[in-house]
Amino acid sequence: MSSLHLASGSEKPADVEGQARLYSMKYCPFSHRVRLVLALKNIPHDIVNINLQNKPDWYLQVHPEGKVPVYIDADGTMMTDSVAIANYLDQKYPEPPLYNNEIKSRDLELLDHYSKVIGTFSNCIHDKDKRQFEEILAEVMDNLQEFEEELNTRKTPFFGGSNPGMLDMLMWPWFERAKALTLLYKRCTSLDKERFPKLMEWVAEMKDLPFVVKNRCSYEEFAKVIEASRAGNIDYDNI
Ligand SMILES: N[C@@H](CCC(=O)N[C@@H](CS)C(=O)NCC(=O)O)C(=O)O
Repeated sequence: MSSLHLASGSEKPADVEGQARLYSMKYCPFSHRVRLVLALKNIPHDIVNINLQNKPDWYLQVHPEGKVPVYIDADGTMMTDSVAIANYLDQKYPEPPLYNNEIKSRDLELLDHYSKVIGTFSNCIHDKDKRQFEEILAEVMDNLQEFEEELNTRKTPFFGGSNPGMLDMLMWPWFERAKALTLLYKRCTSLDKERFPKLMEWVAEMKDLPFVVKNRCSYEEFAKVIEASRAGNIDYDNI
């Protein structure tokens, strides 16, 4: 799928004429969102992976904040931020469409609410949330309740309908990583099947979609990355 993670001292890979480029990191959930959209829509691109713990100097000229993802289109248009990139790609490559106009505003509201789940996950990864894990998990489950109810109301397998839409894409990376927390905290993080039957069906549908499989990492790998990140020494290419 992608190249080795380039670090300080590396040369910037030459641009390929007429080719879009994604600057990424294999385990970054925000880059993962963009890779899902690129794969679903079959958009030609190359990937340059960045070692985020030891960034190449040249990368700060690409993006002064040094974050990934960054998408540079073939015409030089540069986009940062996973949601902005995904929306840009959906407009430029409308097939398959990722929004349904009738429910788009609700999708955007749900996406905004999902940022609470992302924030909690990020705090856990970086060991910044000092509460008991049970309390953290209970909060995440409460935040997911509205997503269960939404699927129940929509009566479709995906938030996007009979096929995955933008909200499905933008939520998925954290579901793929969730079980890594089971390993790290040695506590079960699974959804309760009585409380979240629709979300569990959604996970079962999502995980086997070809564009999801193409971009999949195991939760064991994610757990190793999180541990290495906490220790400040991720060997990105040998997890
Ligand atoms: N809001 C941004 C967040 C991107 C982000 O935080 N990326 C992390 C990697 S997962 C990053 O680049 N971290 C490196 C840094 O902050 O120096 C998005 O949606 O793209």
